[in-house]
Amino acid sequence: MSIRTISTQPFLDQKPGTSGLRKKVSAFQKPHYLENFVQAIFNSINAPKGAMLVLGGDGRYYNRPAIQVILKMASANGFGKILVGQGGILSTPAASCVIRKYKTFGGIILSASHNPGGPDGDFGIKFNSSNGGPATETVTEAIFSASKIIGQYQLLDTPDVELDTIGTSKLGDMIVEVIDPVSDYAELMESLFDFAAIRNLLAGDFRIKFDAMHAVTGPYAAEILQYRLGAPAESLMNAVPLEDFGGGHPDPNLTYAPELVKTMYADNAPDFGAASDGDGDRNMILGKQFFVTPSDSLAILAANASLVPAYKGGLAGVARSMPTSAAVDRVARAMNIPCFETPTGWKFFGNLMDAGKVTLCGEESFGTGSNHVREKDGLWAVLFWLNIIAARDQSVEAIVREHWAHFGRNVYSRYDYEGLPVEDAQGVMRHLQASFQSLAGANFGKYTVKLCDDFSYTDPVDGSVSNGQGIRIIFTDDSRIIVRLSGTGTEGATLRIYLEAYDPEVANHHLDAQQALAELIQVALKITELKQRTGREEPTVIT
Ligand code: VG1
Ligand code: CO
Repeated sequence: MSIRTISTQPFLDQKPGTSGLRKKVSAFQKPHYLENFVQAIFNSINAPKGAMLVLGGDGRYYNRPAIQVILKMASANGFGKILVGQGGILSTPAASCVIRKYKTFGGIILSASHNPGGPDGDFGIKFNSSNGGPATETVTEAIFSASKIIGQYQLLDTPDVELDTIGTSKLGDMIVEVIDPVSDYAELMESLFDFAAIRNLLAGDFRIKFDAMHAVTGPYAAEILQYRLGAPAESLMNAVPLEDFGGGHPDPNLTYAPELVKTMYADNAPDFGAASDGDGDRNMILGKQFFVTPSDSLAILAANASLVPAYKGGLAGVARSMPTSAAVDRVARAMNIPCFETPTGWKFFGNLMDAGKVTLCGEESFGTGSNHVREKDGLWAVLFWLNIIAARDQSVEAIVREHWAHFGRNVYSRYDYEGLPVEDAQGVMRHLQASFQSLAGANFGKYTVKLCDDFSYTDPVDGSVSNGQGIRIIFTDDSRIIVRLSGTGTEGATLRIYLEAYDPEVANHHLDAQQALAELIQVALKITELKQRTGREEPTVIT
């Protein structure tokens, strides 16, 4: 077995986005493409010789060959040990859990999350640090810089490693330990929630449906919901992970999880429905004929945290990404705890959690989590909801409506315009930036602009500054229109418009969000000049 040094030339498009480097599978299959990025990671993270890493992915197409390449490169680069999930599988929150539990130097997670998989789909890779969280912007910038000057990489010349059997083997001087991808995570969940109460709930006539969308959470849901909590087998759907997610789009929302949505809106619907995404960090929560907006979900988890064993001592604080609704801010105010507003992407929550400033955090994009790991966590949110329901003995809908009656409702919706020509999408952003002055104080029907800016964040822990994080148009009644470009897409540009209006009136709380936001939506289309500039009459996805 010898270490080979292979000459290469930089690719100039390896800039990590909101959550790592995501490209078409065909891009990663270009000779040296994956290797360059992996070497760029190793060149930037200053790992001591003999360091330990965690490695795994969501099981999508190209996961296995990529893992083999990374193992051989890690050995050649002097790492001492790699913990790899059996079959190359680790959900994103489970990878975070394993990094923390075994105090490794960090980990490499292979996933393009909710993006479609398969030979024509997407692939992705990211580095997580020793706290279990996505590398900070300082680190991802360093990786990008390293990728632009790379001239060679190291790889151990050796046959592939067997990944399907749990156990330990040697790859050069490096130890490869194939671990059960589920057990450490399941144990952590059991330590956080009242499993006895949830088991009791599921033993009665309370019925649940969990849609794993043929993605990574299947085995996790089977172990936790079915075996440890006693949910009947028919509670799980699409629970076998497939390399192409069965041709679906593993994004848990009302558009891409139609099977679950149909079940939950049928006459004899189960009491609780949930879905997770490709890599297991997102969640959608549904009640009987009822959808819980992710921003509300975060607020409700925060307001009910004392019902969960792990959080009954109180929350240090909460955090949400800027486009996420301010529903959780109201809860924080009532609980007299701090609430932080960060840019989009989980990497900004890590410092706050490490510093003990926040316990729960979330995003409008179906992501919620806590300081138990440093990633958002789909099944954790499902268990949190089940724990609350067991403790309160109320339906999902009743819990949400009571919450609104108490705190008021932050009516919320997001419009996504996917696959736009980059020039058109940037045109909208430039037009908005040029309108800041004329918009200030302007009236649109009942809405008057209080403030508009481009969101900038100063990390309260390390002082780093992130500019250009999305355009905010805030009205005098605290309604908001947010516009930003996605940093996870792989085709053209995706423009997201986020709409939020606050309504304290219980008499209005029955309204559908689209109805309640109708006027604000028209204002957004007018201000952005979206139709003129993109030719799009309708968004691709509404959540
Ligand atoms: C999207 C979401 C963001 C989330 C990110 C990663 O990013 O909006 O809230 O953190 O995906 O989630 P963007 O830049 O496309 O808006 V995941 O489940 O893809 O790791
Ligand atoms: Co994800």
